[in-house]
Amino acid sequence: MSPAPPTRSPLSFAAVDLGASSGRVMVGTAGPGVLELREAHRFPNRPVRAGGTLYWDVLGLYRGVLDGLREAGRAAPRGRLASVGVDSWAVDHGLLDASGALLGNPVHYRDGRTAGAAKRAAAVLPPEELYAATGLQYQPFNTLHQLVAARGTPAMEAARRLLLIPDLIAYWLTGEAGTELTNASTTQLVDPRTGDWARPVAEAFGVDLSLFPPLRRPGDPAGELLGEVLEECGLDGPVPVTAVGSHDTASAVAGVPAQSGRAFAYIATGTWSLAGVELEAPVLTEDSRAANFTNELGVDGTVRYLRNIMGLWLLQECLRSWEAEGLAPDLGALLREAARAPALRSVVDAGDPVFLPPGRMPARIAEACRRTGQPVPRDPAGTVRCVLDSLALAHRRAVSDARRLSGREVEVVHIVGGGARNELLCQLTADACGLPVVAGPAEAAAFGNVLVQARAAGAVRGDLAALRSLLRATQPLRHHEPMGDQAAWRRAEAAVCG
Ligand code: LFR
Repeated sequence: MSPAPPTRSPLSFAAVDLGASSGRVMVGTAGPGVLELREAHRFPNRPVRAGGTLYWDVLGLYRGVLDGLREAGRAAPRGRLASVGVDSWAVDHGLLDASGALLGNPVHYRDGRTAGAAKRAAAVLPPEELYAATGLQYQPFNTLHQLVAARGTPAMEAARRLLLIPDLIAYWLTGEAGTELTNASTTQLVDPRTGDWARPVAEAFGVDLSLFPPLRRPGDPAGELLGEVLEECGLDGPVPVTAVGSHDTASAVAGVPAQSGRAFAYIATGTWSLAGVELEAPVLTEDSRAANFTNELGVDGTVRYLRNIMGLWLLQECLRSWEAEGLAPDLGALLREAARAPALRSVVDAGDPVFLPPGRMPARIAEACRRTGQPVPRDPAGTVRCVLDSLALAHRRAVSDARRLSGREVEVVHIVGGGARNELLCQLTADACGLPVVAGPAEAAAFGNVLVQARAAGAVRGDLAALRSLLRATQPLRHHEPMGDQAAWRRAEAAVCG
């Protein structure tokens, strides 16, 4: 799509950004030299286990989106939203019947239904061939594995359409269906070299690609808010919806405030840490597969070459367990205590799928320490320190593997997303990587979402580098220089990797 002609004054955009633990609607105002972001509405995202299955409460989320759009309209200058963009976590989806009605709640990627699906998938296509064709990391929850697990279920039999979560929200907002490419690239059904469906893979697995509506790319028009939505949200139409990097990680990487000419790695931190580099072409080698690096598609034809690390999920789940035990932990106090606790006393493998499901996290961390012959953390602060040291160590491994496998230099590491607020995590990451860290913005996904909309509407211009320099010029960032002993991190790495 060619961008709209440039506008004279800044415009306001609503960015819907749904994360695994909360959703938000942000209002971004953008124009030449101007970029501001305000939170209009934040709401919890609480998955529900029912009948043995873990579901997303997708109508609850949509309720939050509608409330948020109403607030966004109130917060925008003159009440005008120039457009709306939607991003969320990846891989999950809703199935629609022939009338367009939702066939049940979308299943959470942490649900156990995919146990054994990878094995069944490997019997259809050897993992080496699947990686060579799709460049996607192994994760039990990849959409392909979910489809293998769901084969033959009544819902699958009745399904006439499959919409990834942000596409489902956009469909309810506009009545128009599309499949946004950055998120489609997490299904394991897209060829990252062509940015089109990997048809031979779909054929091998018997996946009917006509379930997916046509592909669209970040910046493409995605319809207009329906009359019922305008009325519900108290907005004046028309309000267009614009496709953005609808995978939250694609928007977060677009929202990395990288400096032109300075080679960078990024870590998008939140429930997950997604750590890697941005490339022009995928890396589909056997070494890359063995290192479980993924080639997801980014904004403007880029490749997000990265590894999934368990991320702040480890900490969130510890807090939930302690709360359930009636401990009422204060995160600020715990982090201060953790900063004083001895460094690298025990570390766990923050990439280990044993940490994927919810529940009993402090106990699972203790078990992992015991199994590897390390001291078991004695108290919550010790556990928090173990989690943060382990995350920093996993960040170090991912950045150095990304360098080695892609042949890219890395001079600086950008930490964006919620974890950018965690000073201890950012400093430990600088120490572990032996590289300077630039921390912020925490709302990188919403910024990436807004910038793509703003460019499509003609409010800002230029390539990704230009969008990033606008971010750099307008947003506060924190700098962390590496300190301490690299040898200690090397020893810890050897202890975790064996
Ligand atoms: C982060 C994220 C990751 C994806 C995981 C599951 O929010 O989108 O990129 O691997 O969630 O969808």
